[in-house]
Amino acid sequence: MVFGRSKRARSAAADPVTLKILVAGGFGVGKTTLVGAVSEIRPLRTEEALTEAGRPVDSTEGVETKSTTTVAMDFGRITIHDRLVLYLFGTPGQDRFWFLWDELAHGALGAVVLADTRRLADSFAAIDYFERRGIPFTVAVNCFDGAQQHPVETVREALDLDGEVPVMLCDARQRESARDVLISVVEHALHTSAQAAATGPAAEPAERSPSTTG
Ligand SMILES: Nc1nc2c(ncn2[C@@H]2O[C@H](COP(=O)(O)OP(=O)(O)OP(=O)(O)O)[C@@H](O)[C@H]2O)c(=O)[nH]1
Ligand SMILES: [Mg+2]
Repeated sequence: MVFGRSKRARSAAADPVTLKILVAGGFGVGKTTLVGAVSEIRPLRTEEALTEAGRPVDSTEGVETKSTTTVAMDFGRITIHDRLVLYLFGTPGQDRFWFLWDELAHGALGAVVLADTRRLADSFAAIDYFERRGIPFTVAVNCFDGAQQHPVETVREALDLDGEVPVMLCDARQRESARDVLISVVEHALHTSAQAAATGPAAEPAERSPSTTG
């Protein structure tokens, strides 16, 4: 007798694992840039012009040359290897779009919190959001030209991060650099869930409206 997998079983075995990763952080920190740099498909973007009318509500401090902003989400895809594909969802950076975050975060394995050391406090809301929901994240400092470089340990201290949260430097414009950040998120998230499985069920993280965290 010949044993073999049915066509259906074979195709299921060949399907790669797909994971959802969020790319988050403050305004103008490079989220859309990072998704665009790594995506192997033409990224979906929802950019709109920053207007005079939005000036009172849209903080452009430190990124005065920026002319557009994400108003819904970025979407991209990257194949890490033939068994692992990541779907990337970039969040909007303006506070007025906080209401979209719960939808975007639904089902996410983990997140990148992009940070700009010139405006580090802008990262707090995203960090707080993921900590409260127990979503593992990596902090990636986007090294903008001309910005002073700080050691990752200084950034960790300034952001008051737990020891296990990965902190790394990156250039959101460079595919390899952005890919390394995403791999760090996947590794960290898998490690965190393995630890949680080993230690038993943890207390449910408190669900709070993101607007009350930022
Ligand atoms: N020099 C430099 N410029 C960058 C880098 N990343 C992004 N930029 C530029 O910074 C600007 C902001 O980038 P975006 O990717 O739109 O930032 P964002 O975080 O998506 O912005 P919002 O969606 O509006 O919050 C763009 O003009 C980019 O070209 C970087 O690593 N270095
Ligand atoms: Mg954007």
